[in-house]
Amino acid sequence: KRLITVAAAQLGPIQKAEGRDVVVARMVRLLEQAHRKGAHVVVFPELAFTTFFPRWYVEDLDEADGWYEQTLPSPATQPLFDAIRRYGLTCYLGYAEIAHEPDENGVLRKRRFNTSVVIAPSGEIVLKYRKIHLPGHKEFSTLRKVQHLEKRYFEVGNLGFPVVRAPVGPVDGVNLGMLICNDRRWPEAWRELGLQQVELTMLGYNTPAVNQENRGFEAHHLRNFHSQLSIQAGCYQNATFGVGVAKAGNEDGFELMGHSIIVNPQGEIMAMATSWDDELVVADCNLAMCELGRTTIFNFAQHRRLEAYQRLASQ
Ligand code: CDT
Repeated sequence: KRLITVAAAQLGPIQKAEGRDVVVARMVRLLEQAHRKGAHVVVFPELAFTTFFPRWYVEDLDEADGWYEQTLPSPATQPLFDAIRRYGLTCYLGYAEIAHEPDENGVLRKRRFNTSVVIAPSGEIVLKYRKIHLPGHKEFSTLRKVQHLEKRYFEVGNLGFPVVRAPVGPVDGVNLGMLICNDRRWPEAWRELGLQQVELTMLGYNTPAVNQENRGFEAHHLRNFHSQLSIQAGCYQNATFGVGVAKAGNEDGFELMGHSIIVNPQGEIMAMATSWDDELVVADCNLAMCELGRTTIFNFAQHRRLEAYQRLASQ
């Protein structure tokens, strides 16, 4: 039997003035809880170590380096890796990455990405993803009450949508894939993973509870509806389990949505967080469930019609 226990480790708010040590200690407590509840894999939010800093404008990006990780682990984040090893967990972790690497012209540069990794029970990083769908804007907007400067702080990810087959708990090989926040709203992102037979899609998010650009058409309760609609559809249409995990609550006066969920390949919600704080929810996932969609209605080899999809890759 291919059975794994999956945990969504929702984080409550992290204030701008709070240091990594406080957050890392909270995350270690969630890993302890996950271990006690028999979880094999734990999913943390996007940009898990800091406040959602793209709401704060800085003129010179070098002044924002404190919000990024230059190495992983670092002395400040090592306790998290120690706990992962201690409890034998697989872990999804979102963070802001500074990488010194060549750009598309081969010039070595300091580059910034909104990144997630899969950490194996050994503490080794076995997969890295850099967010592709960056929402928001690049320059300070006088029209908004709160900024969403992801296009300023990050470059578009350059690693595609990778999937790795890795051991999880008692199961030898599970196909693991990652998305980050806004990616969940894009069917192309899910399909990229589905085409690699992903079985567990992990994603973290920081989603403001109010859409600054709603123009009177997006009532506040639809924020969560759209998030869950996207995750449930992505899971069903690609025959994968999914875990969507929030950083939730009030950060320096600005609210982030909660409602972290674990979803099965039928698109049903199996477990959901009910607070806006640190909270762990778990679900037992029978990976055999992925087979149904994959071999029937969503048997891609049999039923997809590439010849009719020309626009998808060309515009
Ligand atoms: N972090 C992130 O990607 N948040 C976006 C908010 C979009 S509003 C500019 C999301 O899609 O949830």
